[in-house]
Amino acid sequence: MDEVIISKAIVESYIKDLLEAMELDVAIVGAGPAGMTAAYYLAKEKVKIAIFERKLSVGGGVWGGGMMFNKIVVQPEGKEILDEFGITATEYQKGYYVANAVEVASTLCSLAVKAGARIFNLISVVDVVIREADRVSGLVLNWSPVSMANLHIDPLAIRSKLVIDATGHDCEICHLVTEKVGGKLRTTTGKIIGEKSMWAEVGERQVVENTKEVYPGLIATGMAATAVFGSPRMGPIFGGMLLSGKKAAKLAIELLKKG
Ligand code: 48F
Repeated sequence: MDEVIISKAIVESYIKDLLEAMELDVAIVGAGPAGMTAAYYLAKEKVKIAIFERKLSVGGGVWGGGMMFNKIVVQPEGKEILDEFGITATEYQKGYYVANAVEVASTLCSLAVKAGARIFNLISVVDVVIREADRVSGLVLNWSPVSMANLHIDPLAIRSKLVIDATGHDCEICHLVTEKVGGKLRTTTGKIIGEKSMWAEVGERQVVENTKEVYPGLIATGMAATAVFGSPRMGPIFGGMLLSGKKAAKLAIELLKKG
């Protein structure tokens, strides 16, 4: 085996993928449960997508379950998605199903990738590109270690017809739109309202209701949708993340069709 051939294989195939990802139908920021579920449903419909994930590992907040007990709970609607994904969920008591957080994270990732999603880990989205009548039409990327090492290195940009903010509690892309661009979100105040204290029942319902186009070209999903619209957090029940990711994919497909 030749080390240089190995190195060329890695660099050439990575660059090919990255070049392909520079013109997307949908760019997803964050490879947590909501982002990966959206990616799976979009890739399955042959939509050209990529996920950009800041961390080395994908899965976001799934791995640790509740307080590091690596189990998650879903309700019957969430269980339907786990069933579709072939993830084991056992009934704890009527209406409550328990799944292994590690199986959920790894299976979601595997399904999304096998459906055709490209996942770029170790890349942070640091800005948005705004064009044509205040519409998000791209993302600005940099290697995550650049900010960790506080290096002064300029980023690169990609173009995308739609962006999905799946960055979790911090709703980072929506923050960029309000803070850097002065954009008005489709909330009651035009701003990010901020996540409220834990209430599983309401949080799970509202995270799906709040999965919307929050700004032209920008859809919020998962905890980002919760934070933007000011709903309660729900804790380690994850059906809402899956259902929100699925709804984000459906909405993106509808918006792409409208053009
Ligand atoms: O936090 P995360 O898992 O978001 P989610 O899909 O799910 C939330 C649940 O995990 C949990 C919960 C449910 O009960 O409360 O918290 O809504 O995944 C978000 C991912 O986005 C990445 C981050 O590293 C994480 O993996 N991320 C955040 N900001 C950026 C980013 C950014 N600017 N660029 C790239 N990735």
